[in-house]
Amino acid sequence: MDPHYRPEIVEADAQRYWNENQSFRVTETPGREKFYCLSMFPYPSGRLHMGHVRNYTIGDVISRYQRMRGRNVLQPMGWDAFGLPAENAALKHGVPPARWTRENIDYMRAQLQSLGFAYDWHRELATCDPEYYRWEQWFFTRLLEKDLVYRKESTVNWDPVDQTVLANEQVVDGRGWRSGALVERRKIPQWFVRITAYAEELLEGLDQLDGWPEQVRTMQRNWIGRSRGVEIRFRLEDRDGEAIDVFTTRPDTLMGVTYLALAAQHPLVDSLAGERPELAAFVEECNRGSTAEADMAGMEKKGLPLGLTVIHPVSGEKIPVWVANFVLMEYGSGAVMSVPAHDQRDWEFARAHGLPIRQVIAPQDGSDADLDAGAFTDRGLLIDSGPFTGLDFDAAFDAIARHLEERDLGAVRINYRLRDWGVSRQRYWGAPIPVLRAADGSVSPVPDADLPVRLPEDVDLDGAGSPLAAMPEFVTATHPETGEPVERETDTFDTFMESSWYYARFACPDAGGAMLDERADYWLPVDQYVGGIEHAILHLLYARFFHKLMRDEGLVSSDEPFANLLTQGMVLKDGSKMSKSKGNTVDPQELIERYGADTVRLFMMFAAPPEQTLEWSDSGVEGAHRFLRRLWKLIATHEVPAETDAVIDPAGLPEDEAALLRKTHRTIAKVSDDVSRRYTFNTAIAAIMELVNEISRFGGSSTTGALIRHRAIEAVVTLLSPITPHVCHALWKELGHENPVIDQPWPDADSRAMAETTLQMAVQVNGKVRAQIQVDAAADDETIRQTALADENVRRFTGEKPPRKVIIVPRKLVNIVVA
Ligand code: ANZ
Repeated sequence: MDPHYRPEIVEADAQRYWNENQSFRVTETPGREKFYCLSMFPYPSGRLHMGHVRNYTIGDVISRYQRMRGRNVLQPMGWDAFGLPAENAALKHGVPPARWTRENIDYMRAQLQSLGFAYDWHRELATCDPEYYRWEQWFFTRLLEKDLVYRKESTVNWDPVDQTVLANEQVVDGRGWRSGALVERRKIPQWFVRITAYAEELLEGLDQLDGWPEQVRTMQRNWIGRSRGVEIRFRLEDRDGEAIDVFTTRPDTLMGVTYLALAAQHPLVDSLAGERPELAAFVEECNRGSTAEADMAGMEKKGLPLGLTVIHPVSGEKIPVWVANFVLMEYGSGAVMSVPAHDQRDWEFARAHGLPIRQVIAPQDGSDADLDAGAFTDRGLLIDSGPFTGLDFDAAFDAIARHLEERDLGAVRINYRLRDWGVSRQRYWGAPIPVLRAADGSVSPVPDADLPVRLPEDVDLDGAGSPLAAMPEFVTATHPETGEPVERETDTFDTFMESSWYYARFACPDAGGAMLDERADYWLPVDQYVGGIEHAILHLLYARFFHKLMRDEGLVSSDEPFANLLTQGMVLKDGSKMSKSKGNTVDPQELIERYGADTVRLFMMFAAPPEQTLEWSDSGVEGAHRFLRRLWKLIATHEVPAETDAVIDPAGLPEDEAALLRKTHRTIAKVSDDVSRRYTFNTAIAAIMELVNEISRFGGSSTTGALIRHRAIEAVVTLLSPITPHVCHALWKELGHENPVIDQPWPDADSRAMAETTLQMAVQVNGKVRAQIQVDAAADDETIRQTALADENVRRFTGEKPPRKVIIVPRKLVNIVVA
């Protein structure tokens, strides 16, 4: 054996073995317990960064551990290959996005391979492969048939100089990132998927996902944002039959309404703006501003009276209608009943515009609300509320809802903050949306037989809009049924579409005739999903939604895609996130070349538990490398005993041998628990390091002693093998094994060997230590007493007389007092 640890040789050798033996290729084996471990696939940006390395190492350790536990493990890898960076790179370097993307994939694949991840590469897929996106297109046409997708006008950012739609991240301080022109909002028809139809199920499903971090479930709950309230109808005065509907979660405050506020985009406002220039100007101002909710809450409350009056549904009182900048068109009905006494935004608006503030809720404890300081927003008891006076929130909610329902002026409603998912992107590098548009504007899906709609890949980008629109060979088509000329849609899908179902396609990536086949149900749900917290909301919500859509199409039978979720923490350097713009990145490639992949993997897993941030440390990497060198040397100088199969009986061993055996099994127990249940790989590694220290200190040279030492070394190599698989592959061979360590079953801790068999206790005579005795760990006090008194050294000090007193401190000390 080479006395020196040479990672470049060791790693190439191990990887060659895995490749030649197709070690990680898996097939569906009914009856065998499966384990599907998935790490979020990367965007092929060019090179791996440390966040990837951490993410993928965590997934790999879990996969390799599960394999040693006997599970049929699937760990696939692929590429989230569509998206904007490829277009930007194409503009910068003049390379078509497809070429740029595929070259990046080749480079990054080699990087992943050099890290030794146990992927089934036969299942690799890139979302820009027509064989992949064709099924997404097919699925979209199914959804269209079921009315789960629809077209609606929606606002986009328009760059008037580059004549193109900009993604939000391409708008910098209100200007186009390339042209610097002031961005305009434009309304264009876009495709939406009806995720709101699944809002309730997506919310309820969260309760069952107990393998997910609570934080992620909370974020999803808030995003879905369910509220129960009442939709109330305020009839317009002098406009027969016309009314304004509002949604409120506080119907108990109904008698305190002093005005109604409409969103600037409300149709009623729109209808009035034509004749009123100052109103039109106000609407335009609102349209320029941000639509982010957080911004809306904090900004100055602006508005105008519309000159309209509505009738209060209970009191019949006349109430003015205003347009206000804090009302969102996208929520509820785009109109609110304003109760300035009990809603802070309404209060601020009323103060700014001299509108009345009428208190109708009093604090439950009988104290007074100070309405000069702001709104009183707690629930309380109703006052000055006519027939409802004296009721509490719940009673008032029910009574008022019933009152309105009986008069056909309102109904209890559930509202969601969740909006339908806009999936159209006016971009080139994405999956074409498979629809055809006729001259009259009507749209129809591309028939199955004509799928996929291939994205032309040989294109020149000039930054001015999508090149597809300028390619007649792409745009012009004939309608499959009418034979009339039609135009192909040039919008492409939001890339979240592709990442919403890739986990399922990995189960059957070569299914030629269907989106998924029966293999999907063998592998799904994913047993362990690993990825960044930045995907806690959108990606995970869309994937859960897609899974339910696929279930309802009969493609999978489970309800949820990911049984367990682990969100790994960020990799920091000098306390801040590694990023190119901060110039504090560490290139994994350099480290792999310098120290080897195992060192990088070991450092990553040792430096912090996976969910926490990991602070980069050069000395930590050095330390990890030193440890592997030490381990190598330990085994290079170790002699494999002639007889390795003998059974070791923990009973009756000399203490030093019993101690090493004990340490070995206690380490196995701890590492098993850390790796399987707690996912605290850092403490697992610390325990293995301690065991290595004990092996180095061990001096036992009997035949059994040598065997115990050998077993301890074997335990180190097997326990460490999921984390540093290459070096363990080599060391395992050196320990005399023909089978590779990946096929070695995970060791079991022997509780008998773990138990303390003998104890060493000090014996004092009149306060001075006179001897050390060995006693059985299970010995009773009388046995300990006799052993102590029988000790030769002890007897020299006690003489023949019986002692006056013997005190036993359990497991430690025997104290003998003689006269
Ligand atoms: C009257 C009222 C009185 C309200 C009160 C609150 C407190 P959640 O819980 O998020 O569903 N609202 C309704 N539609 C709105 C829109 N399009 N833009 C801005 N605000 C809107 O919020 C529901 C509450 O948000 C509703 O209840 C409404 O104000 C407001 F003391 O109605 B409330």
